Amino acid sequence: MGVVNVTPDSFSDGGDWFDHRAAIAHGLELAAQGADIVEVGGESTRPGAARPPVAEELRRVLPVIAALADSGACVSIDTMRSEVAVAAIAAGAELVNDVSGGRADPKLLTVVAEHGLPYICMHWRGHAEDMQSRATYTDVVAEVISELGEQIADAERAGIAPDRLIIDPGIGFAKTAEHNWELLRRLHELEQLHRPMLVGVSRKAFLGSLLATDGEVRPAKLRDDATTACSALLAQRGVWGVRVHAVRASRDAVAVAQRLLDSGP
Ligand code: PMM
Repeated sequence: MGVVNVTPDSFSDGGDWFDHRAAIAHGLELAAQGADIVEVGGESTRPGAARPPVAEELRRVLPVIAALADSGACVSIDTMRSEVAVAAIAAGAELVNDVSGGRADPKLLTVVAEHGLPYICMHWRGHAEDMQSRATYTDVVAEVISELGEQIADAERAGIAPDRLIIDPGIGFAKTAEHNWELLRRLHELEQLHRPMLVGVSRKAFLGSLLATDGEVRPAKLRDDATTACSALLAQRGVWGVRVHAVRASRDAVAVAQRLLDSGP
């Protein structure tokens, strides 16, 4: 999954694709580089970010979704709002990625159910404004499994078919770097939820800290090689998808992992 953030303030590429024409061109490029899904988002979820008004989120994403869908790309909408999901689906989005996993706007679950679309349900504890204050766990993996299990149950109660649900551990969302590493190390434990899994580590702060030199955190755009390494390792572990900003390298990493998996047990 390749990401196009039509936002002025995303941590990973803030402002690069805020202009519609630039966003569309970038989405087409990601598709050409081999993204199976091109994701469009209009709300930054960086820790501390303020939410845009609904009208502004719609203004940001709709023309980009329409143009990319018209080009034949499989488009995903990254939103927590039912109004945005409705309009995005009308514009051609074929998949809904809700980082709140149904917690921010429960009506979103009904919208997805009515359209019969695939739904990415991410582990979430609260909005970006104050999510890092919720990064407290006794056992992060056990708690993510239990809370995500409740989110899945709510999504199914709202009518989303079990085979349309994809889970996501929510790397970096109400989690410290230690929590992220622990989740990635023990990712196989999430298999007990019996769903395909999407994982988003691309350019995230815990990679910046890992790669810090002389106390200087590695800037977001210089974290793509580490992201690619993660993509290879995650693909080898059989995740359904990786959500990345730089598609070509991760596409290659996935091809290598796939070839190795195809070689034998
Ligand atoms: N991360 C970001 C945004 N949306 N959606 C899912 N499902 N999983 C993630 O890890 C995730 C997400 C972080 O912001 P970015 O768009 O700048 O990467």
